[in-house]
Amino acid sequence: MTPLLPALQSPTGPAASREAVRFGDLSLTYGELAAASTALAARMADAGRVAVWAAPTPETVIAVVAALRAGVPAVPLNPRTGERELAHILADSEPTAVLAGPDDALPPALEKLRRVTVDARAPEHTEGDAPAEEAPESPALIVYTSGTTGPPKGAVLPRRAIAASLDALEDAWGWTGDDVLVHALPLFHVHGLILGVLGPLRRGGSLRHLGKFSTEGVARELGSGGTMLFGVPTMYHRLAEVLDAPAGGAERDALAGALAGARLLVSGSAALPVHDHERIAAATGRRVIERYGMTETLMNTGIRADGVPRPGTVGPPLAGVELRLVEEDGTVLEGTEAIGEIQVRGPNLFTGYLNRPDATAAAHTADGWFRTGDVGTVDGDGYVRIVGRKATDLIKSGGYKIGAGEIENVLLGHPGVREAAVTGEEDPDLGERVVAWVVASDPDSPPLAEELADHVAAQLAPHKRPRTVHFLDALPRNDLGKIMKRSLHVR
Ligand code: MCA
Ligand code: AMP
Repeated sequence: MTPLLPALQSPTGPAASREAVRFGDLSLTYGELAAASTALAARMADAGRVAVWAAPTPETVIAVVAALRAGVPAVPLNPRTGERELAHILADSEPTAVLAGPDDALPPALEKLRRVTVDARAPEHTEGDAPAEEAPESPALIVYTSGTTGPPKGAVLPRRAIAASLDALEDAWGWTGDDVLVHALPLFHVHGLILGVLGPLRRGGSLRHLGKFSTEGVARELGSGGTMLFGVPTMYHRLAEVLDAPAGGAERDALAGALAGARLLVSGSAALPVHDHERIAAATGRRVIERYGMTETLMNTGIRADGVPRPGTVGPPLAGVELRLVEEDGTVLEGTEAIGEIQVRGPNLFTGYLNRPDATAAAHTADGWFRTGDVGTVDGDGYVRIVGRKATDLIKSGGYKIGAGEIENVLLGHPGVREAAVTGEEDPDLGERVVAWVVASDPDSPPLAEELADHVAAQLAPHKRPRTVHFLDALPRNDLGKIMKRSLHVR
């Protein structure tokens, strides 16, 4: 069986001394990562399922690679996950151990699990053979993703999907072992972990992770050998702001030069506004290209490196991916005038939601197509354009998917809140911003907006906190008592 990460199988000679990952001053070669992950894999052979404290560190890379090599499904955890969300993920995925770095302070909910410490500065070594490759259909990662209501669901991603999606990107982008990828994405989602870490490792190339996003970090790393940049639109927006600054000076020039020198600038996780596309192109002469994916499907479409970049589109389907547009009643639509739900089929798809056969069935058609919930069109040359999404209760903020329902439930758990509704509002930086509409339990002394934001951050995650809170006397409801979210706007 072909290994998922061939370059880590038994690297020798120059292949072993090539840099695999670098986080600040800490880097690991292929030889070091192979040795450290083989040793760790041996320690978790019978672990069932493991959680990985997915901080942006080399320890996370060692942990995930080791789990993949051991054939043990890994659940990457957002280190900022709040109490309620973490309790749900642990109860749902039932890991037997948590892999974390030596300095990571773990919350009480994780103290019950066996802790396996991974130390990139003093990695374990083993001369043992690499473990045998697992079957392609076996689960590799379980990635939690929000829905419109209820807690996040665990998308079970098999090795087959990861390999297929990364190889389709190799084909589209001419991605090779010579590429040096730069990014600052979180390592608990598909974008940062699968594309951003497993992508370079599958090709035998390198990753330089910034730890935390900064425009200076992007300029520094792309200006010193980086060939590709992956980011969410918020990051490209912040780059565009620097490029566009009237008195940008040396910082602006360094960034423009670094971006101009990169082989590929790729944006995804949400739509990059055409205005930001244009500002970056004007300052650098380079076009950002977009690709479109989803936790459940990995990558579906993408502009090719040798293709025609067209802002506002996400390119044609990737190799192996079938894509169609479907009407509400199930009619398959044809032609460039058609607007419908995007449905996809292919080797890039997940196997289902963990413990949720109902949700898995609801997400697929009888003939095996996955319903993305995104609404789009297809141009004459096959380029897909995303024009909206079916569910109004899903918010994309900073590239994170957030369900209005999960935030409403948490707000209702606050003693100062009698009623709550959550909406997404356009935001130039985040794409959408989480907005809460609250009826206070005591209208004469409503809770502070900041207190409600902290409450959501502590229970769910900081990126789910409302950025704006409006207090109302009552929520607008229809005759059936249903909240009319469309009527919620500032008068
Ligand atoms: C602020 N903070 C708080 C609070 N307020 N912490 C606790 N309680 C509070 N009330 C902290 C934050 O944790 C953070 O800490 C800092 O303050 C700033 O937070 P925030 O303002 O939220 O961050 P930001 O600067 O707005 O973040 C922008 C970002 C981020 C960097 C672009 O949104 C991001 O990383 N997005 C990536 C999302 C992503 O990867 N999506 C992929 C999923 P500190 O300063 O210490 O950090 S989609 C996917 O995978 C599919 C397949 C696809 O297509 O890609
Ligand atoms: P997630 O479930 O967090 O993996 O987010 C997947 C969703 O992000 C998709 O269903 C799309 O709505 C959105 N998305 C990802 N990439 C793009 C893109 N390039 N343009 C527009 N939307 C995107």
